[in-house]
Amino acid sequence: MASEKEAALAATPSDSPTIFDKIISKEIPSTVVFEDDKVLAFRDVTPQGPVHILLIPKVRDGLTGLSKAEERHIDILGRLLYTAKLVAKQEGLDEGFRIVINDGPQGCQSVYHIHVHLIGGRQMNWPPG
Ligand code: DGP
Repeated sequence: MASEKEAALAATPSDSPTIFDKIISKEIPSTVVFEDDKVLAFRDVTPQGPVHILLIPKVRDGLTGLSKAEERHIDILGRLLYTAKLVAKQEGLDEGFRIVINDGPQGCQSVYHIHVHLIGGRQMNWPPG
């Protein structure tokens, strides 16, 4: 399996449907940990810690990545972060956690449907790689 970096460099930034559409429609199974009308949160298939969850908007609305954000996205961006906090609590991450949004090839983004990584359950390092 390609590394996350290789996957990111091979990915083409675009508006095309992504694998996350199939996860939203449940065509591809995932382990969902939270769902409401706007946000889906599910476990990452290549976890970088004991807890690694992706939070995505159910409707992408042009938000392929954070660099494409416009004013109309402010509500969903806030909701993604607030939901990450709720899910962190639900997962018992009382000692802390990390939130990551990769953007573009250099940011190591491989799926062009904005997503928030919630990673926890181990001591993090800084700076990130
Ligand atoms: P990023 O590199 O920031 O674009 O992160 C994309 C993440 O998506 C990466 O950590 C692996 C995860 N991922 C890719 N395909 C699938 C999948 O089919 N199921 C799940 N659960 N996660 C996936």
